[in-house]
Amino acid sequence: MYKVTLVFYILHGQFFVQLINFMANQPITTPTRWTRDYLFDALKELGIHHIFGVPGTNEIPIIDGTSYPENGVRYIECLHENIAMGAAMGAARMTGLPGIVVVHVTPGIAHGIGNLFNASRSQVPMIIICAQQQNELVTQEPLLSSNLVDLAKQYTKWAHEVRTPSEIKMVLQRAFKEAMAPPNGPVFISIPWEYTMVAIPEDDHLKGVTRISPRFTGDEASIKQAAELLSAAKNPIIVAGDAVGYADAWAELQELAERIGAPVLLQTFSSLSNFPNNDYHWQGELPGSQAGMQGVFANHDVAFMVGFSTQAQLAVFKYSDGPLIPDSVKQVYLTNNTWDIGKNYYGECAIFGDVKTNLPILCGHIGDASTAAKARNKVLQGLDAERAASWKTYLDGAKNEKEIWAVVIAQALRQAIEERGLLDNFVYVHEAISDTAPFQYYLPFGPGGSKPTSYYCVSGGSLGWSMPASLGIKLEEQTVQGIGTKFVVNAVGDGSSLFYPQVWWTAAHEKLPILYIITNNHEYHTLQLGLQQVIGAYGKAPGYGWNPKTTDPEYLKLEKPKLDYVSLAKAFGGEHGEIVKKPGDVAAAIARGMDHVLNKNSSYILDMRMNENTPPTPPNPTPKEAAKSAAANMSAALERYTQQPLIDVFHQKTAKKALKASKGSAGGDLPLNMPSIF
Ligand SMILES: Cc1ncc(C[n+]2csc(CCOP(=O)(O)OP(=O)(O)O)c2C)c(N)n1
Ligand SMILES: [Mg+2]
Repeated sequence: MYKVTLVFYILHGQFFVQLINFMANQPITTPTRWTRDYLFDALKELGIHHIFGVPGTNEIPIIDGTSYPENGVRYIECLHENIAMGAAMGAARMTGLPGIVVVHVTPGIAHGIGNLFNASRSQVPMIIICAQQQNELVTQEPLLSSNLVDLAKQYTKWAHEVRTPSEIKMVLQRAFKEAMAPPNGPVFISIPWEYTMVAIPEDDHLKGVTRISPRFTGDEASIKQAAELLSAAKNPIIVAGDAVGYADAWAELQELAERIGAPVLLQTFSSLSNFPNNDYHWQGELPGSQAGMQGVFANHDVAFMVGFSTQAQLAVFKYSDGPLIPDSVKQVYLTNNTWDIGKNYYGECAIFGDVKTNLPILCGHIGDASTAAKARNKVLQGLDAERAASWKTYLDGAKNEKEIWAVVIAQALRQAIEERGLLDNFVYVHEAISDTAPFQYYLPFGPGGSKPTSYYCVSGGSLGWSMPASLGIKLEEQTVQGIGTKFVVNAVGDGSSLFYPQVWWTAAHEKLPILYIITNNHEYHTLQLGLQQVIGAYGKAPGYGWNPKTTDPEYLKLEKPKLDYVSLAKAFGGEHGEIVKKPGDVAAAIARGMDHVLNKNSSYILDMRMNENTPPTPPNPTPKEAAKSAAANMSAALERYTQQPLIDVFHQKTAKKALKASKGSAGGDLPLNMPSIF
């Protein structure tokens, strides 16, 4: 018995010795790829070079992938998730590829919701990866953890939490495919963090990302029907939305406008420059009030809604005052997205297809401009010349004002861009929200240099989009529409800039030379206008009769203490900038700032002290005093706009008449060019 056991032990002992010897002679098999590397496979295939985020422990295994030079991806450290989201959106706009964001559990995605919402409204392709807590722990409610998909899903095309590491490959290929399928949009993927570290064989790669061509043709019968309606129109109007800009379809839409002789309005808060501002058909953006919208559409018989996505960009609306677009207007739609076709109103005709592909076919069916269309074009040309003259007068007057008006900044910027030959090498990022018209009128957005993506805004209205976006824009050099990003300039309201001044740290850290222009009026001017509009709509309305205690409230001001944006930027590492106080100093300051960012690798901040003009309400006013003060405030707050020429010269007479008729209704008492309130 002993003998048998002894032999057994010897044999076994020898077996283990041999096994250990065998293993020692084998190369150590440390894994070199993990599930997280499927993400880098996708980025490599698409040519995406940046991931934006705020790190947490859970994300480190993913972020670590950016430490491998062969992956060709840099991690851009942002100091708030909404900055990361906004910066990724900027990069996405430039490349046409998904912006990549990696965020940390519940607060990570929660902090990014404002710009995620903007991305969904502006149809920006995004992949948001959120590292969830460990799968086996989630049900026990560990710190930071909650239902992440529920949080993100309403602002995404698809939101999903990975169920097993084995599906990561499939989920990522679907996520990228979907973000880039027309219409583009954000996709949210939550991954329990230990799933990102599962070793995979060296030769196991994501096979690819399915690309769905966005250039698809619509139904021929619908295109013919649209051509008939547009040809027969006595007074057509074109409304151009973001799908035009994204499709880079300026030339195609200019051709149509010429053939049918129609003014072109842009959707309010256009994300891109959706029609060239040097084409005489261009009339700027639709107004942001109910009466204003009605005034624009009032006399048109046919409206061509092309790529029109955000169709009700206003804050005060009453059904009793009638629809934004009167029923008498026949609506013809063309876009790549069924949701936006006939979303709010009945569409007589609907072409579901790509804007750039279908416009030439439509033009082919319409043929050359009719005599009537030519006559309309002539009128539009004449109005364009009148508009140029009145803006010139306005600009000359502004140069002699005591304070800085936006038109002076906009014109100086244009001049500096032209003088330096940067027409195809600049991106203007817009969040100077109560001063939109001068920038849209003066900056050079037209063929022969710039492209729709030379202008950056978003349609959602959640403030804090522009400074973050400037980072992502400047990080990209190669842009999908062929413009360069040598000169990136961001005009931003003082209030809007204060959402994320820590952008200046990332700009300094990444050595990104960007020109920041703070339109500093020491207040939330847009909200002052909003207050006036609310009083106009509800101050005397039966059942409401609401009037504010004061029309000049402290809570809409940013002046006690006054902020110094140059010092603020300095604290974050943005070393250079200046305060500008007089209109006569604007052009030289812009030239200095511009030459700085073109020649150095750091940003420049121009704190432009603009006018604020809301006279104070007397303390403890009687109702009579309050009413008087409200009226004085109203006219003071609106003065800038009453003096400013309209961009929409085509509708100035008809719309003014319609506005007069609708006095007392929502927006009926306001100048047509008053910016949207939100
Ligand atoms: C995230 C977010 N918070 C609040 C608002 C409401 N809001 C709309 S306009 C505005 C004021 C912006 O002020 P500023 O940037 O100084 O521009 P100004 O109107 O003075 O030109 C605010 C706070 C918003 N749109 N988004
Ligand atoms: Mg302001």
